[in-house]
Amino acid sequence: MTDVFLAPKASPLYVNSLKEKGHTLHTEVTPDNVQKIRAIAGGGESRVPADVINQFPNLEVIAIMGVGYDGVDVEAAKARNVLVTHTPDVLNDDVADLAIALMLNAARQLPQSDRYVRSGDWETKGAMPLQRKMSGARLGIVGMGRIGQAIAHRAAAFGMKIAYCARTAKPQLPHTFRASVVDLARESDFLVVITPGGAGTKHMINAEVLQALGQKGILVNVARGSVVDEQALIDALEKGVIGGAALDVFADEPRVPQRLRDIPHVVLAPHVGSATTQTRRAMVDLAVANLEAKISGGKPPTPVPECR
Ligand code: 8YV
Repeated sequence: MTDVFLAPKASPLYVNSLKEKGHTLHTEVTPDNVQKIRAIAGGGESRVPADVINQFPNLEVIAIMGVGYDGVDVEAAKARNVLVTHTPDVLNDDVADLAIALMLNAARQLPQSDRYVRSGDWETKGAMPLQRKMSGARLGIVGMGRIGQAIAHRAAAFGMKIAYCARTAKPQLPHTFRASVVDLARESDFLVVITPGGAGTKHMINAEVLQALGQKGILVNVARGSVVDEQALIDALEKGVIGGAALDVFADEPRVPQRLRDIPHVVLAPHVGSATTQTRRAMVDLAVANLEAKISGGKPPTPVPECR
């Protein structure tokens, strides 16, 4: 059984599973446990910086329950020969489902419709203003990895015209490649962000991209809050530079700026992309399998690409 250090924001489901398997869990570093700890467990939003990694002389693995690992200093881990693992693929369906749900919610105004009925406005004010059609519209996907492709697959069933932006073109896909996010935004009715977080994508969606998306455009973010310049987004929404937004992720979760919460044509979700019972179970099982395989000298199923 392994001594495991829990990074902040490790999911309770993951923590319970490690406990059930008999591992010893630590939330504080003491002179007593610092030598014993061989693994760090965390979630997609956990921060595991170099100073945390370097304090454990016998650390072997950082097992993240999440596909994103932008909070982990992978270079610092590699320098110490510590393996970093994550949980790709098992959440593709859920995150893609949520992206489509957010697009439909933003276009068809479902939260607003629900409020309209509950408040009695329907009786007093009559029919709601007309909504936007999603089927057949132009979709731009920022990040065409596994989840981006799952979104495209679903959007194709809605007859959407699909283009994407990624580090490199994927000629095997039947969709239009754009090297520039501004160009992609200019040609999109819906712009869906599903790129990894971290320094490389910070504020990729800025004022210029929002300007290009235009007053009818809808921004959907199911990636990381850091990818979107949140202040620029709030300004763009308040001034009508873009038509609307649907967001599952934010710059400083779980804090969401009051200005954003006050905008009626925005749909907000509390980072629930992968939050179904089925998927979270699969993520926990994969994270535990990675941790245990590394400790027992086996082959962890899903190391992060930098550690393969
Ligand atoms: C979870 C996520 O919020 O997979 C990710 O990168 O952001 C989410 O699925 C989180 O990782 C659960 O621990």
